[in-house]
Amino acid sequence: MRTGSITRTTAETDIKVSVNLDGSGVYDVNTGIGFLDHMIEQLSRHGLIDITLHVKGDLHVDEHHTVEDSAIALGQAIAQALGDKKGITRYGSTYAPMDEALARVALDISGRPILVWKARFSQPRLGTMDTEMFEHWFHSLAQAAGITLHIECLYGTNNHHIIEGIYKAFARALAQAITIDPRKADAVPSTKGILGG
Ligand SMILES: [Mn+2]
Repeated sequence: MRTGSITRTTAETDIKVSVNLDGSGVYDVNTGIGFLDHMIEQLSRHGLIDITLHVKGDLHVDEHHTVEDSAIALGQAIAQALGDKKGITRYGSTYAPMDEALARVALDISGRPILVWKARFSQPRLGTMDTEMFEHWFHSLAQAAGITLHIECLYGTNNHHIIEGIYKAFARALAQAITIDPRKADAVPSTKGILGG
């Protein structure tokens, strides 16, 4: 089992996270932001990654630190679980429809983090969460996990559907990319022999 566990404490947040990349989609998520919990639960369920994530953040300030730091810690746990990345498929891409919205995610667990984000929202918030923070969440996760991450909402009108489609597409693309390919189980999937920059 490929597992990772991170404890991260700053003046702004106190986080405990553990992941099992070879899980079955079991989750226990409490960030203090209900909508973000709902999205991270999608990542677990549809990515078949077990995620335990507990965050005590400075929500009396606003949700920024909690959103950002939860993504950093989760990304670090994923990177730790991937280890030297031996045998992984490395690439993943998925289209996910969510009713009238269609999301596309393509990613490469490259060690060269970048986020390309092409999604817009017509509402400033979903639940209590500022919709502008979703881009920042994925940016922070990509940085921490070392993922080249391209996210696009091709069309859609309902803001809940747009972001939920994006999380589901990300979950499925990540599930593909972390899958061990038995034909190269002992090899790092790069002609450089290393995935890290
Ligand atoms: Mn939903």
